[in-house]
Amino acid sequence: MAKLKILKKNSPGLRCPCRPVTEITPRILTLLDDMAETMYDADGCGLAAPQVGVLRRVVVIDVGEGLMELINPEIIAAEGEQCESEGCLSVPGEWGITRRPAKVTVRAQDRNGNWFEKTGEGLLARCFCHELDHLDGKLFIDPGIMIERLEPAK
Ligand code: GNR
Ligand code: NI
Repeated sequence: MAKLKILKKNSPGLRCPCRPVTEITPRILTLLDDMAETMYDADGCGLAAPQVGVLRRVVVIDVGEGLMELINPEIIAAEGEQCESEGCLSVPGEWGITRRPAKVTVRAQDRNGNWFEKTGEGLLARCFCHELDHLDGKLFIDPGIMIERLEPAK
């Protein structure tokens, strides 16, 4: 396992669309392990591969119910609306209120290549949207996502 460097806001890699994983190689499995270690070390609840400089559709999430590994994730259903606070490890010190669906269902592959579905509400729904946005080069501070900037706590 290795802790990876998290790219910050101005890095061009964070603005690139990521390519699907076509074959789950040992490199992808090592990436998943290293991303989990990096996420836990940084106290984040999710991490997307482009944040560590890898332009592939790979995400890890843990909102307190255990580690979730998502390869080639897609949102297949979304309903309702929530406007809650959000931050990003690549945008340190900035927080804002985003408009996101209240309930989101994702379809993804696990590390064995098997497809599964997972539905989340609240923070998990926000994390699904936030991490999948990273795979398309989007950040929560972008217009249309963040609806209100929160001042940093002093
Ligand atoms: O650590 C994180 N917290 C968070 C809070 C609300 C909504 C989304 C997130 S994800 C973020 C970690 C991160 O930057 N993932 O890409
Ligand atoms: Ni982020």
